[in-house]
Amino acid sequence: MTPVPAKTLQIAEEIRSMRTRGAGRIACAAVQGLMIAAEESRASTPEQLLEDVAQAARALHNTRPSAVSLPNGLRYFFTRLEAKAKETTDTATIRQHARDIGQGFITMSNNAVKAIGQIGSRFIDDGDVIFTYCNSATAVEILITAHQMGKQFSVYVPETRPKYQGHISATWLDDAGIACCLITDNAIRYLMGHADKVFVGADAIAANGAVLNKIGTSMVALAANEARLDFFVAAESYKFSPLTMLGELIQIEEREASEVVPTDQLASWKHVTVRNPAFDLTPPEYIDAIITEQGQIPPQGAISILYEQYGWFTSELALPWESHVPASS
Ligand code: RI2
Repeated sequence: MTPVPAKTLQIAEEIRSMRTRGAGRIACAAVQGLMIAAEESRASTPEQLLEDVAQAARALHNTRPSAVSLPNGLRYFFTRLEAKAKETTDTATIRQHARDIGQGFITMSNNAVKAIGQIGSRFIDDGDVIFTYCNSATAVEILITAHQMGKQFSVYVPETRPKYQGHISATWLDDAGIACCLITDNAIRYLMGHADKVFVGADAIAANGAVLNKIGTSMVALAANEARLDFFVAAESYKFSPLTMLGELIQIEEREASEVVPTDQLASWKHVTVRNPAFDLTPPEYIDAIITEQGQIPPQGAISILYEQYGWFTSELALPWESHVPASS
């Protein structure tokens, strides 16, 4: 078996450490990791080549446990390559399929963000004061598209502790020439009363329409609900979680304490522990619409997006690369 290529392991490490972050960017990077594994595989049979790719998928999979886009991207690539590998014994042909499938996913993902930008921008009116949260390329695309259409609006951007991804959103909006105001997370409820609508992204969407996004999103949704604002979620359809059709819960990633407090300070305390959950779930009752590349749906429509993509999902489809573990390992 060819070892997992160094470049693929580096992609996995960049995802784990959040140097690569954002659910869509994570999925595309992971698919690139599989493309590299297929390209560099020295396998002489389709089965060996699939095992090399499966091994890379295992290295990439558990880097970020909550972002469903990651296993969904891997599944997209793996199931299609598996089908193509049944059609030929020529590994060069399968490698070409791997390039096409991977590029197909990345193009599909980029096009979905652009389509969501177009669809979502229709919800923005002149004079709007908008809230976003964390850093979602998909939600920001809506704002940039509306701005390019000539709409006049401004945006509140909470910092998003502990990793301050709000600063990235502020930079993107600034680069696009959109007026935005950076605020502390503590100011969200106070300033929500001065806003009109909210656009956030998603790391995962459950079959019941609940949205998993950066920790704090559910508090933004609560404040928006109290202030009677519309709360929109921007998400490509590959961020919907098929496993939730089987009743599985989406795992909430807990990250290192050092993101919250310096390690030496924590060590100096005798009775203090830190918890650092990276995500929370916003229940469907707090969401007005989920904007996908196919159009906007009420959160209760999540199940139909899942059914369209996966049919009635079965557990065999869960992690298809797992069935390629060699007998000896
Ligand atoms: P796009 C991010 O997660 C944020 O929670 C953001 O809302 C979500 O991914 C979706 O981002 P993290 O990787 O795919 O920062 O829309 O933990 O860019």
